[in-house]
Formats: sequence, structure tokens, C-alpha cells
Amino acid sequence: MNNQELLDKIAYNVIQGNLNVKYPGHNLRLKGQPGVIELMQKALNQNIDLKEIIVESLAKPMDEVIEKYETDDYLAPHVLISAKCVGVAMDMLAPDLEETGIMQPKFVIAVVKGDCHEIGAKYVAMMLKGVGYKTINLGSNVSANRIAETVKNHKAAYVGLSAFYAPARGEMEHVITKLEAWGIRDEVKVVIGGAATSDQFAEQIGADAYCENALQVPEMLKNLDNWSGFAGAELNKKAA
Ligand code: B12
Repeated sequence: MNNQELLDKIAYNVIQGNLNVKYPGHNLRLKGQPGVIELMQKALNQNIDLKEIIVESLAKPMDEVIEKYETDDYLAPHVLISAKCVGVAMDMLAPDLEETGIMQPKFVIAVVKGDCHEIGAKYVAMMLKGVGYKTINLGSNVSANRIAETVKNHKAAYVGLSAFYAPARGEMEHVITKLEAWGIRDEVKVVIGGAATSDQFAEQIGADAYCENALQVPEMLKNLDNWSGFAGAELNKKAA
């Protein structure tokens, strides 16, 4: 298979959600066929340019998947399965990306202290990885101190806070206060979500955005002033 055929094949498998030979995603005709993981390995072995892989085989098909969702051709699980494929592919590229100095924007996500509902944040993390973000999911019941510390240490561009249990949501404000106290509030966008939160609550605590569900993540990111596409489009720009 030549490079172009391989790039196209990875893109097709992202759209079909075919992760690997054992897990065919939503297109059962691909059962037993090599999926994104096997094809990515091939692309790495063939030394295809990293940016070309990202743009042609991951970013463009992921855009197509989101478009299919917007036009009702795909449902939420289809999008999340494709996002999972892209996330795994980006993880496979990570060591080489680091070596060549290509940076993915970093997104720290956590369920705040006092709240154990972690399922929603997991979907959001999957979606974030699917649109090219280096995502650090700290899990549930995480203190404001640990969240702020992670943002600081990783120089994260975004922090996502989740709360489903209403008594815990006040912790979100503590995170923001901590970021302010450490002088890093202006360097990070704070996004909140989960059943205990709302647009109004985001405004009340001084968060930058509220997001209703994982599928709204690309739209939410677009509305924040420093977003312009997959992985903040930094990779697309350099490849153009
Ligand atoms: C599953 C569940 C649990 C499980 C959690 C398992 C786990 N490992 O996560 C268990 C059984 C452990 C549990 C425990 C409790 N639960 Co409970 N639980 C639920 C339930 C049924 C579903 C929540 C869920 O995971 N939904 C699935 C996700 C995918 O839903 P989603 O909203 O679509 O998620 C999207 C958005 O929220 C958004 N999002 C979420 N976070 C973020 C973050 C960012 C940054 C962004 C951008 C977006 C985003 O994106 C998500 C993905 O699309 C809800 C009821 C309900 N129907 O919602 C109650 C519910 C949340 N629980 C509730 C309660 C009261 C409790 C307990 C206190 C019960 C008890 N007495 O012990 C404890 C909590 C203890 C604690 N301190 O946290 C209440 C909360 C009420 C309130 N107003 O506070 C609810 C609403 C049930 C109810 N109607 O009373 N619970």
C-alpha cells in the first residue's frame, strides 16, 4: 500500500470507528479487518510525515464525523467511537510528536472534590482526545489544590471541571480562586459541565464557558477565542 492509500484507509477507518482487528466499531463489515491501530503502526513504519497523518487521516475525518452528527447521519455513540480511534492514534504519535517539537494543546479535566460521578467527564475526555487535545483526566473527587497544581505543572491551556452532585459544585469556585491566587487564571480557560451546573452558574463563578455534553465540546471550543479547529489548528497551519 502506498502512502496516500494508507492515509486514506486510516481516514476511512476513523469514520467507521474501526479501532483494531478485534473491535470493528459500528461497521460490522469491517470485522476482522485491520483497524486504526494496525494501520497507524504501518504508517509509522513507512515513516509518513506526522503532520500529514494528523491532518489527512485524523483531523479531516473527525471533522467529517462531527458533520455527520450535525446532519443526523451519526448518533452520539458513533462520534465517541471515532473520537476514541483518533485519541488512540494521537497517543501512538505522541513520542514522535514530542521529539519533533509539535505541541498538542493541553486540557486538564477533573470531577471536583466531594463528587464521585465520573462517567460524564470520561466521555468529555474521550471527545477532547478525538479533537487533538492532550488530555489529562484526573478522575473524580479531586481537590482544588491538585487541579490547580496540575494546570500549573503542565502549563495547560484549558481546565474542565465536572459536577453532578449539587453540594459539590461550590468546589469549582475554589479552583478558580486558587488559579487566581497562583497568578495563572489568565493563562487558562475554565470550562464547566455536569448536571449540577449551567450557563448561569458558569457566569456566577467566573468560568469561561459551560458545556452541556461531550458532543457540544467542538462547538464550545470554537466559541472560545483561542480555538480554531483540530488541536487548536496549530498542526493544520504548520502542515498547510
Ligand atoms: C450513575 C450515577 C451515580 C453513580 C456514579 C458512578 C460513577 N462511577 O460515576 C453512583 C451510584 C456511584 C452515584 C452516587 C451518588 N449519586 Co448519583 N447519579 C448517577 C446518575 C444515575 C447518572 C449520572 C451519570 O453518570 N450520567 C451519565 C452522563 C454521561 O450523563 P450526562 O449528563 O449526559 O453527561 C454529560 C454532561 O454532563 C457533560 N459534562 C459532564 N461533566 C463535564 C465537564 C466538562 C468540562 C464538560 C465540558 C462537560 C461535562 O458531558 C457529559 C458527557 O456527554 C444520576 C441521575 C441522572 N439520571 O443523571 C445520579 C445523580 C447525579 N446522583 C445523585 C446523588 C444524590 C448521588 C449520591 C449523593 C447518592 C447517595 N445518597 O449516596 C451519590 C454521590 C456521592 C458523591 N459524593 O458524589 C443525584 C444528584 C442530585 C443533586 N442535585 O445533587 C442524581 C441527579 C440522582 C437524582 N435524581 O437524585 N450516582
